[in-house]
Amino acid sequence: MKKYLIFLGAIMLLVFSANVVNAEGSVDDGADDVFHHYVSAGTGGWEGSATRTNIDIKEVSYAVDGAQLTLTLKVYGNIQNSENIYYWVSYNSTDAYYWFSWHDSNGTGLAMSTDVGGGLFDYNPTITASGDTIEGVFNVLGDTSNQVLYGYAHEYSEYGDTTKEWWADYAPGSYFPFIGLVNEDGTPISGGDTPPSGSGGTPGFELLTLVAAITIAIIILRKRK
Ligand SMILES: [Ca+2]
Repeated sequence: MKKYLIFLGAIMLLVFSANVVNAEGSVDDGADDVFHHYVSAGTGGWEGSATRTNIDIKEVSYAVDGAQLTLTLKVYGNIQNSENIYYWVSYNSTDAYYWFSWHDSNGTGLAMSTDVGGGLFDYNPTITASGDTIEGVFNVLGDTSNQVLYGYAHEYSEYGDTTKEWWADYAPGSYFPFIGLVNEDGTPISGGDTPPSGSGGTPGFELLTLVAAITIAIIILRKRK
């Protein structure tokens, strides 16, 4: 019984400490997979697989390091400071919701706890853009062990006007809001992204931590025999 408790305690301690110290994950996204809303002879429609450098997402990712959480969006090309271009990343964790946007040289973001009795906020994350990357740095609010991560970029010919020509890239592509609907000519709207996997993250961190913790616990247990 004592050995069993030591074994269990070692696992719990290692899993807990490893998850608190750091974790990371990402959604990779292909090139030339941008959705394009075209307007031709008075009718509109969507095509997938368009090329639109600078809003074509390459990767969205998160990294937790102690009390700091960093969200990142990378594009093929360079981040644009344009009134017609809008970038967004959202990350839901077990206890909180984090997001940032980048539009016309301005970064905005918020983290807000969602667990019962929460009420924790980070109103002032640091949002910066350089080269192909936008980075948002937040205070960690509570448990970050479960993640739903996605990002998008929109480019409009007239900001916010979705009846005109515009472009959108989503990572994972399954978040594109019009997927599965049909164009005016009846063709289904489908994207250039690979079919949605559903998970969209880099798997395995928790599993690897658990395997490492169990291995160490077994070593401790054997040494005590
Ligand atoms: Ca892309």
